Amino acid sequence: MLSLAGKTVFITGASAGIGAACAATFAAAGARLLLCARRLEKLNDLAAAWRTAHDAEIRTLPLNVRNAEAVEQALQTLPSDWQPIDILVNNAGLARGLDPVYANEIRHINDMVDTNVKGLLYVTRAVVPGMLERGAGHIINLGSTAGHEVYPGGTIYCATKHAVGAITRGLKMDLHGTPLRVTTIDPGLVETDFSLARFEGDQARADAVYSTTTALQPEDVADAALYAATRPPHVNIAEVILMPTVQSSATMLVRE
Ligand code: 8X3
Repeated sequence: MLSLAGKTVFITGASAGIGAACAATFAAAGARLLLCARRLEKLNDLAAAWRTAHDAEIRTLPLNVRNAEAVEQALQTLPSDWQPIDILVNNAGLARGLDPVYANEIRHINDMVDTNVKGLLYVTRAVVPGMLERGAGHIINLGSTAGHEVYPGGTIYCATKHAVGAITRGLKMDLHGTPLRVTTIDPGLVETDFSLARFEGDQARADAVYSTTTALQPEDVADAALYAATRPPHVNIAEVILMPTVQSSATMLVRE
């Protein structure tokens, strides 16, 4: 098992859900964390707790991955001891609405495509060249079972997660022959703010998604990311698909 002690892990969308769980899990494993999110205040509160709990070295930055220039600027202006990133966790992503594909609001289309696809690409192009120069690095993308299936109302979201799958496979090929590793972690239903974001703050509707079933917890997904990150250097975990036991496909979920 590879030690993460002293390794620098950059996690996008780290202020909640899977990103926050990855931060806590990697901090507990001894990593140094570079964390970004749009909500800096929330991220700073969490970072303070993780520093105390895990004696972790953590740097936070406010960043919306949709802003290509801000992504470039944020990474180029890091202090030199934070520039070498060992592991990139491309987590920032969201869903908006459950409308038919022909009726999606333009802002919903843009939110999903700009964050899940373009944002991931902006961060990747800002981080991977440095990894290549140093001859070391691991890119862990957060995909989804929505990258393997399509479900009614989720077409745009599913299309973005199919794109994440394609980007992950293509990136591995582009890095062929280098020591860099590329992984996609593809969860099904996970209890996070995902549904609150999808339904734009409708708490009752979001709660209903999780209250009658046993969804994955964000820590379950972080555990899979940690597994991929701690394999010996000759092992590349290409893809992990995980669903709650009560889920068998995007549309098959046991509800009480
Ligand atoms: C989330 C999976 O099926 O809830 O990425 O959209 S699903």
